[in-house]
Amino acid sequence: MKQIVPILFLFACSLLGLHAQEAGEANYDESKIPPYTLPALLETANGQKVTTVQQWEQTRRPELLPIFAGQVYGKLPADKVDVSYKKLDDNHSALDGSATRKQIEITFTRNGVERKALLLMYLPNHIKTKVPVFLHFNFQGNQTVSADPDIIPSQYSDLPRGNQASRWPLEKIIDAGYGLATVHYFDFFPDSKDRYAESILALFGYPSEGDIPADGGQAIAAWAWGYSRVLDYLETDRQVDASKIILMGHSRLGKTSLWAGATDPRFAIVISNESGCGGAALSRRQVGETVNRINNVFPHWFCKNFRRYNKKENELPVDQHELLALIAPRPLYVASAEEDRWSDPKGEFLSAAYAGEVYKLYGMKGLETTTMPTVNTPVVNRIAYHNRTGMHDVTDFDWENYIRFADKWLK
Ligand code: GTR
Repeated sequence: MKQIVPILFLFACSLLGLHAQEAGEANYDESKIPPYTLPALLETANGQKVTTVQQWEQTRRPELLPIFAGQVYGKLPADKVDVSYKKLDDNHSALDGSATRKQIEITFTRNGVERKALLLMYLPNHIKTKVPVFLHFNFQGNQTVSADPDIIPSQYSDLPRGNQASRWPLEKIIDAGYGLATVHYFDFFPDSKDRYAESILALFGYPSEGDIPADGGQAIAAWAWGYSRVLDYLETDRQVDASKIILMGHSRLGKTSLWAGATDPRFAIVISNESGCGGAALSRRQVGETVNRINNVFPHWFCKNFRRYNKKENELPVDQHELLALIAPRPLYVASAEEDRWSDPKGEFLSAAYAGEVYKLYGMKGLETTTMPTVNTPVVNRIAYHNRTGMHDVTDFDWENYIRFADKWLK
């Protein structure tokens, strides 16, 4: 019986989608949040108030971006990487004739090292002009986004076709007049602390963790690099309107989409779906997943410098509302799920609300409230937010709202 109780407990936790550690250590009680003061978004390092777009763009933004690069996500060498594209598929009768399916092998080469990424795209046939495209990496391999038998399986996955199809409402996206572009995120960094050598970091001479400097980028930086490299390809595709790419990421890839959106101004819209700690959620609240926990469980995600703030969130020179502000004035959508407490929905909401200060400088509306909206009721301005019912996932409700948001700002 003694052994059975903990086993039953762990089983119950796994049913509820809880990590054992999460159940034991994490705080979800608002009254137990340690006191904190957020770094002032609109104040320069030497204490000057930022009141104009010019001061934001010329002084404050250039102060913040390198702090996130050096202390949180890490930098990648700017060295030139050779890139080539090979079209493996271009089929105009995909999805019952409603879409064109393209599959492009992207090869990166530098110093004799070669890495490949396989891009899968669906483009709507009913639109005769260049189309806006949702760019959203997948977790399980290209073949898992649809049961379409002609999808070429991704190199690092043998999971079955259509395994994650519920997260990819292709018809909805195509009918709404959008394309979809996706790559298995493992193509840029197989998500494990033991797989640096297979990642694109090897192109830069970083085949192991030990080679990487304290401010060097690791997996999130590699995935963000991947998002920008796919955008480079999209700029060459005559069927795509590359000025209308909607960058979307879920969870760890939501952290990534925010970082890629902050560093690459070519992305027209940025969407963070339940990105949590190190994504949209304010680190200082320490609700659900914390900096200490994330750096210990996923030492290969952020730069090594980020570990300095384990259990010392108040010493962070930035907080995540400032990351969101780096996306201004572009449209930004932050979304949470009610039962995804690990990602701290309120912390995600508040940082989106506070980022609004910068949008205001541009004469645009952020969320315009610091009161959490009721569930399933999106607040939609230049910044949008929703907290839907349900668990950590990507659902039709999420997609329907992202499509509506894209319609609002791109059409
Ligand atoms: C969890 C992790 C989160 C989030 C999530 C995911 O294990 O603690 O930060 O990234 O994974 O990516 O699904």
